[in-house]
Amino acid sequence: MDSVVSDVSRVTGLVEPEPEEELKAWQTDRTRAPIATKIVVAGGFGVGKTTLVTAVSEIAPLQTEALMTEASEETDDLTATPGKTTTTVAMDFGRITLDDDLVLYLFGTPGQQRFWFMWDDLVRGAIGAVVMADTRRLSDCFPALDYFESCGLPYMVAVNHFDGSERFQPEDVREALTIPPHIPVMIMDARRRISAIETLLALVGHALAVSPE
Ligand SMILES: Nc1nc2c(ncn2[C@@H]2O[C@H](COP(=O)(O)OP(=O)(O)OP(=O)(O)O)[C@@H](O)[C@H]2O)c(=O)[nH]1
Ligand SMILES: [Mg+2]
Repeated sequence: MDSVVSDVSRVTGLVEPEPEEELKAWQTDRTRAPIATKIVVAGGFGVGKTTLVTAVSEIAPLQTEALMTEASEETDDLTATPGKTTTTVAMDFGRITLDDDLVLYLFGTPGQQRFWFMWDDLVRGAIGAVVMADTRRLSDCFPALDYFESCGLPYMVAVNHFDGSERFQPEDVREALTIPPHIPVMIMDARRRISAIETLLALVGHALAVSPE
């Protein structure tokens, strides 16, 4: 109730509003309104989608993690990520501002097959997708690759390198997954902000290059 009263007095001008945070130059420059774009982060179960969105987001990321129980032991293979205790059941959401006037809204998909029906909604309006891959279980990213190939959304492959797994060159992964030459393939670390930002920049560049004017 208190908050309603204070909101009303703010609208009617009875109480001085709190001093606002000082605006940055790019926020007041009306000739350079930020461009907002949507990017999807997809890939197989436990490949590091939530980790990537969390590493780069400048706002507290929205997460829909649910604890995994013994009931999913048969379907969710945790051999590659034994420390994983939760899984995304709807989506991850984060935001990052690049170069002052490009705002990326990141939508992480759920990895488990039983939640794939949500992908059609998640990709609507996106300019492109990052398909994350783990070289220890490359085939897990095939459904995501097929999905973006068939819907025509520009995508790239981000190989999330896990500690202790064998290192591969991007060209090796490209060959293994039969990725066409014009599609970027990068080796990255989803836990490192800089590495994740480089990946997103590569996707934006690729999406701009392949999308009609
Ligand atoms: N060593 C290492 N661990 C990672 C890396 N990325 C993610 N992890 C760990 O791997 C596990 C899986 O990460 P998540 O980000 O939850 O994976 P996800 O793709 O969102 O999983 P789902 O939503 O369940 O499909 C977590 O325990 C992370 O801490 C990485 O680059 N290196
Ligand atoms: Mg997740």
